[in-house]
Amino acid sequence: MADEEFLELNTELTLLCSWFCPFAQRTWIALLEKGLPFAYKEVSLRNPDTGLWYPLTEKPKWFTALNPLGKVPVLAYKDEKTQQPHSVYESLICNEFLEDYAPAPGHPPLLPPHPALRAKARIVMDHFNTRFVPLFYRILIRQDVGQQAEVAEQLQAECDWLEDNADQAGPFFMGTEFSLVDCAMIPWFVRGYILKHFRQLELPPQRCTKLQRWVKAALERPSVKGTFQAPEEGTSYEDKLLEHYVRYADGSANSTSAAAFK
Ligand SMILES: N[C@@H](CCC(=O)N[C@@H](CS)C(=O)NCC(=O)O)C(=O)O
Repeated sequence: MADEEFLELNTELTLLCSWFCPFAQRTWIALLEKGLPFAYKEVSLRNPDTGLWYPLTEKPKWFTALNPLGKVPVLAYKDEKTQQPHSVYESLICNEFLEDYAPAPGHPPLLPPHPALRAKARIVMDHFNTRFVPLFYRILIRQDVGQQAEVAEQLQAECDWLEDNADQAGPFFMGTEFSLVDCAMIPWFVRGYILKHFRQLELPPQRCTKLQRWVKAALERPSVKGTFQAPEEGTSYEDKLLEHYVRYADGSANSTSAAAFK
């Protein structure tokens, strides 16, 4: 992994990220929405020579000290008053942390004010995380065509669930305001063309008209577009992402997601 011995923390937030990671993208989008100053630090999770993911034991100590799971995203900073270092990990928790960290005027709230709607937002995020996300990886990882067709149906059923739960008027999932729900889900729809390329699956299906409108609006959001950054100048973000998913699609990825969602 990266060979630095130590990461100097600032009172400003540092986002530890990998450019291709949809989980980290959730937090990157939330940071851009909040308009908070932050430092971006790319963490290399894969051995450039073999293409294999580093096992936890080979990740640098400074990184596993900040996140014992050895995953991105991580938000890290030093408290201004106490100089105490803090790190926050797990993308949905990072995003809730940002909501608590920057509730001040000038930073748009990313959850609705009504407690029941805040609860609904959390129900949708949890549902998406535990049901849709594993299926997204599974349809790539499974090599048997019959099994892929089964997972395709399950993914479409998940889209129907989302369609039923999306705001009637939109354009965002919870209504007129962009929210943590949009941050949590849009990275997987940014990657929709990847499922189309490898598995000929169109998501969301045409019948999900609210979701179609939502994807279109969310992909136009400057915070979302701001995260479309290719790893090297002069390369295309879409092409590089597609390349990244080849290892999922041919069943050779050894990431924790590949192991967890197969
Ligand atoms: N549940 C975690 C998942 C994060 C995750 O899996 N990140 C991947 C990159 S996309 C990672 O860091 N993987 C490290 C590994 O597999 O060793 C979250 O929501 O933050």
